[in-house]
Amino acid sequence: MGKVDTALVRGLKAIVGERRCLTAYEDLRCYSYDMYARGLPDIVVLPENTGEICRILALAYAEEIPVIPRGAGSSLTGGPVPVRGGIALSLTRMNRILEISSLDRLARVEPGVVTGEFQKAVLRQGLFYPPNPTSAAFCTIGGNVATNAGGASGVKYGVTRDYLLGLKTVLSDGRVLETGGRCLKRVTGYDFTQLLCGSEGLLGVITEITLRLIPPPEAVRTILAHYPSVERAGQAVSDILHAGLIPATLELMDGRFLRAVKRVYGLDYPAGSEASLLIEIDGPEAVLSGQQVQIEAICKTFGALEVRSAQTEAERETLWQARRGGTAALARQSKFLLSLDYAVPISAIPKAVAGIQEMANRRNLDIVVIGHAGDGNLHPMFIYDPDDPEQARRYRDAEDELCDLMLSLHGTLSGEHGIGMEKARYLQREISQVELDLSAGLKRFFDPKSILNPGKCEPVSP
Ligand code: LAC
Ligand code: ZN
Repeated sequence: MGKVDTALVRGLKAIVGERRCLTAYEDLRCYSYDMYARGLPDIVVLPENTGEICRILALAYAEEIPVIPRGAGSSLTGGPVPVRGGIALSLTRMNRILEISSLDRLARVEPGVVTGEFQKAVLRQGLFYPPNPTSAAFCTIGGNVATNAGGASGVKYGVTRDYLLGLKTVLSDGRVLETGGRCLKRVTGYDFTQLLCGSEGLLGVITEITLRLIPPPEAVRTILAHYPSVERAGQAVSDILHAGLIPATLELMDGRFLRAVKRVYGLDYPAGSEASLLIEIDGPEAVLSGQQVQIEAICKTFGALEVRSAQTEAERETLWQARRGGTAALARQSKFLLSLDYAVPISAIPKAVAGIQEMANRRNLDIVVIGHAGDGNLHPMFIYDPDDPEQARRYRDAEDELCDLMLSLHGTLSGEHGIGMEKARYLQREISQVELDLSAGLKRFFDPKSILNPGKCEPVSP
């Protein structure tokens, strides 16, 4: 690997100008972290268009300097953290919505567009972008594509990948790769668009994204059900899904999470509530009432302490605020919060949830469970002090055990957050040697000098 020396800094300044190259320590710190880890870059560069990124990468390629693409830094795995120095390539200034086409039902955006702002912009045009990561208020579409982000609407609407039509990507040597485009169907050639989705900045820098849009649902109903145990809530989830209903949202929150939320958001819930389900159905008004009655009945079958629906938009917003803001509320009260994101087949949800709780009790650990239960994507959240070696070891052992449990249930290590640094050491447990070999070959092919986001998603021997 080369070094970021004065000649390289001069070269980068010649491309983007003095003001969009940052080298002061306090600036570097601002681009050094995500929700999981820290690592200082040597320089931060803020390009404004694809042409600049081509020139930055051509220079980095020639000098063999690491380049770490970065959106809002809301990742939970260390994905955008510069662990080997180099250039932090901040894409936040590339935040234009280039086009929203009602006729073709698609949008073209730059990677730095904030997901929640994009959702609102398309709604104003009478269209709907369903992927809904919990971090929508601050995460970026580029980061969503890099991790194939999911969120609360996955159960009915799928994830980022399902709306991705095309990409413009700058390769490690500065060449531009344009893949996919405006067609809803396309089978010409290999599907590089889908390969790049979820590639976590290891194969190229995404600079333009074409996304499919759909018409918005006519109406939405929101239901909140409280339970005396997580198991019962898990059983209700299974029953709702087995009844053939597909809610737009089916979120699970455990008692610990509810209590944190209550303190911060003043959310009211019945005494003895150890789990709640936040359920939304959407579609034509005419079918929602019947579905709501059916869901409420199922919720009650499993001994719900209370089932209530949001009567007003304000009530709905409160329920969502609690779900969206709860993790941050917990994180503020803790030294460190590790949010995992296993996914299991939906039939295994009750077993997975019970397994997490049993393990937390047996090992006497502080673990909160929330999740997008409708699609089997669970977030056990470990709350501990990572600077205490004894605690760090105990939680690491617990993660080890959970990883094996989820895989034994035919689950996956990551449903939506990605691998980054956090899960690299477990890759070999889920992915076969054949697939790992092909992945290493792909990486060499796209990035022969290994300058793109080095130190991530690299399998580590057990
Ligand atoms: C959530 C994040 C942790 O769903 O994925 O809150
Ligand atoms: Zn999530």
